[in-house]
Amino acid sequence: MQKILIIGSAGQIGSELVPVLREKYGDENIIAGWHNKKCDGNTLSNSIACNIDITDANALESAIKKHEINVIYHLASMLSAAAEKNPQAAYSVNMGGLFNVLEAARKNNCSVFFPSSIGAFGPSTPKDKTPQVTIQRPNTMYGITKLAGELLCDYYFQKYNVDTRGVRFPGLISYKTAPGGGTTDYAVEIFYAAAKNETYECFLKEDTTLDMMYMPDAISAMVKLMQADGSTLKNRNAYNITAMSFSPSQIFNEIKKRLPDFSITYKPDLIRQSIADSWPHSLNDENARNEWGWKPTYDLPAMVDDMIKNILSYGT
Ligand code: AKB
Repeated sequence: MQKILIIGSAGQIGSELVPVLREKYGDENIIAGWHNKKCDGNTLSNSIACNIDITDANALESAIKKHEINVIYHLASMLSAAAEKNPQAAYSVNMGGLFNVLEAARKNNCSVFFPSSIGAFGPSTPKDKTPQVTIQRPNTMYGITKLAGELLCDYYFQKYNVDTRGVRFPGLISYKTAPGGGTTDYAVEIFYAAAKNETYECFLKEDTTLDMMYMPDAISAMVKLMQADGSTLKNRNAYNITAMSFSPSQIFNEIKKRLPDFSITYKPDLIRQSIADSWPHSLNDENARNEWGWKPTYDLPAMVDDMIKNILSYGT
């Protein structure tokens, strides 16, 4: 039986992953780890919760022992723009936290899911249909910690046989829990402005094209990869996955088709625009498709339909 610890349960991904895993494996087998952001959302109510600071290796290991954990989804991380504002803290949380997780996994025989990102690529990476294996020279602290994280997970698999797996997430769009400190956050904020009938001031240029994914597809990717037969996985720790690729003006036009009074202005922010300019426009995800059957469900119009329906009914 799997006993699963989700580190970062109250975050944008964790808050949607926890209910799915509880449904799948039973409430008693899911431990919702949280820190800083309090674990009190509706989606996490009734979960077995555990306050874990991932920079505290001893606390992490005792939680793993106490709850007899054998699978860890390690979702706690500082996102790209926040990391660029405080690179020292980002190194400690993103790199130190992952190292503690991998060490605890090695000692306690756990498998690990680690989310990398399109941020693991850099300005010299081919921009379009970026291959699975290609030049990776990220120039942000976030990207450096994600790339080093991919390699560290490979190392723990090769040297210690820790079953590490991961994907490179594009920007994730969801309505249940807001992201924070990311470069792709505009693609979530824009819906809240549209629903309130406010003009949205976008912090990226109108033609900045990036890969994106709707949260239900991101959750299904994690679960599917963790369930896959390990012997079929060749790129275990950093599968390119994508669902759609668009610019601010393209998502704006799609929203405007449904909410015709919506308007937008563009005021590019120095840090986030330069991060976005260093990332690919679109990924080639054929390895994930071939090795473990990855296939997204939502394209841009389907995602926009669902976001608007839910944000309008959830309230703004
Ligand atoms: C960010 O914008 O930092 C994240 C990411 C693409 O990894 N959403």
